[in-house]
Amino acid sequence: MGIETITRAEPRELAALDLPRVRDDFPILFQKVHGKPLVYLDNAATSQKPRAVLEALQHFYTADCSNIHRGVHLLSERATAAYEAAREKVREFINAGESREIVFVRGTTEAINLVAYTFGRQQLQPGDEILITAMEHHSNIVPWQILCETGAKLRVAPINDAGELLLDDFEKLLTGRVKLVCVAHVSNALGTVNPVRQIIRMSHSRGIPVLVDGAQAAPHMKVDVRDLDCDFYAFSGHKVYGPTGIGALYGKAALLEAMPPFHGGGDMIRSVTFEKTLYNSIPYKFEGGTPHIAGAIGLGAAIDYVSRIGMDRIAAHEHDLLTYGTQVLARISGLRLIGTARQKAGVISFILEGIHPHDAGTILDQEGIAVRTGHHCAQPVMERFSIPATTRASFALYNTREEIDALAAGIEKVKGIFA
Ligand code: 7TS
Repeated sequence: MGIETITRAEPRELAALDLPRVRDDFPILFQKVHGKPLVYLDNAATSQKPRAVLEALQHFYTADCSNIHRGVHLLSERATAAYEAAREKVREFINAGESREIVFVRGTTEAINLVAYTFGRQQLQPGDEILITAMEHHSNIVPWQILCETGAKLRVAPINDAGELLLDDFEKLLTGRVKLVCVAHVSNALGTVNPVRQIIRMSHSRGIPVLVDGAQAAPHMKVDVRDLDCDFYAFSGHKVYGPTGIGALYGKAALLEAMPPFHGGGDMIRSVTFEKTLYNSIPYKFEGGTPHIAGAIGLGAAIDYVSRIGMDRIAAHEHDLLTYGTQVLARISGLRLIGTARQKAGVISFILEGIHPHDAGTILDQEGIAVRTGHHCAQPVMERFSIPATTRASFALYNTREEIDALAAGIEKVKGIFA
C-alpha cells in the first residue's frame, strides 16, 4: 500500500480561477444596461476583450502602425515582426508543427471558404461527396453548397435527440465517393462536443481528409491539431477574446502547398509579368493584400492572455458553470433544454413553453442579461428539433454562478409576464 501511494501520483487539483481578478481585466463588464449590471452570456457570438488585447491594438496604432513585408524602414520592420510573432503564437496555441501552416484569415467563415474555393475546386469532381453533420453552423454548410454547384454532392450525418452525432450512420456515409469530411468540433447551437479524433481516424482509414470547424472549441479547450491529426482547422479570433476580423486557418503544409491561391493581389506573389505570375510560398500565397495587421497582433495578445491563465483551468471553470447552469435551469418548469449531449461545452440552449425566444430575449435584456435568441445560424438544427428558435446562454472564463442565478431569476420574470 505504501508503494502504491508513492508510485501512483494523484492528478494535481487545478487551482480555481481568481474570478474577481479575471473580471477586472475586462473593463466592458463594469457597466449597467437598462439600469441593471450587465450579465454577458452571449459569448458564443463573440467574447469580450481583456485590457491586454485593447492595449496591444492601441500600441500598434500609436507606435508601430505600418504595412508589413515591404518597407525597409523601422516601423515596417517592427510591424512585420509583431505580425509574424502573432502567427507563431497561433501555431503554439493549437500545437501546429510549423508557423507556415497558419494562414491569417478574417475568421472561421473565411477559413472554410478558402478551403472550399481552393482545395475543394481543385479536388472535387462531379459525383464526389462532401460529408458534414446535421449540427453545422451555416458557414460549414453554405460554402460546400456553393462548391456543389459544380456537380459534387453534400451528405449530412444525422444526430440523435440529445444532439449527438450518430457515429454508426456517419461511418455508413463514409463511402468511396466522399472526398472531404467537414465537422464542427463544438456545436454553437447545442454545445455538443463532437468526437473529432474518432471522426478523423475513421475518415483517414479511408484516405479522406478532414476539416474541423473549431470556432466554438478554440476558446474553451486545449486544441492540439497534431494530436487530432486533422488536415484543416479553422477558428475566429473574436471568440477567443481577440479582435473581430481576424482568425486562423491551419492546414497541413503538404496540402497548403498543393492548393491554388485564394485571393490574387499584392504580397501573395513571388514575381509578376503579364505572361506569368509565380506565387509566394505558404502561408503568404493565401494572404493577398494588406491583412488585418492590428487584428493579428491583438489575437496574439489574446492567446498570451488565455495561455497565462491556462486553457485547462478555463475549461474546468466553464464546465462548472455548465453543470451549475444546467441544474438551475432544469428546475424551471416549462423550460426545455435543447442539446443534452453527454459531452458538452459551455452552451445552454432552451425554449420556454408558450413563449417565443425573441420575447424572452427582449425581457432578459431589460434585466441587463445579454443572451442570443434565434436560429444561431444553424437553421437545420432548429428543423431537427422542430422548433423555430432557442434562447441561448453561452459562457466565458469571466462568467460567475451569480450570473446564472440572475439568468434564472430573469427567466422567472419572463414567465411571470406571460403567465
Ligand atoms: N462555426 C461555428 C461553429 C460558429 O459558432 C460560428 C459563429 C462560425 C463558424 C462563424 O464564425 P465567424 O467568426 O466567421 O462568424 N457563431 C456564432 C454564433 O453562434 N453566434 O454568432 C456567431
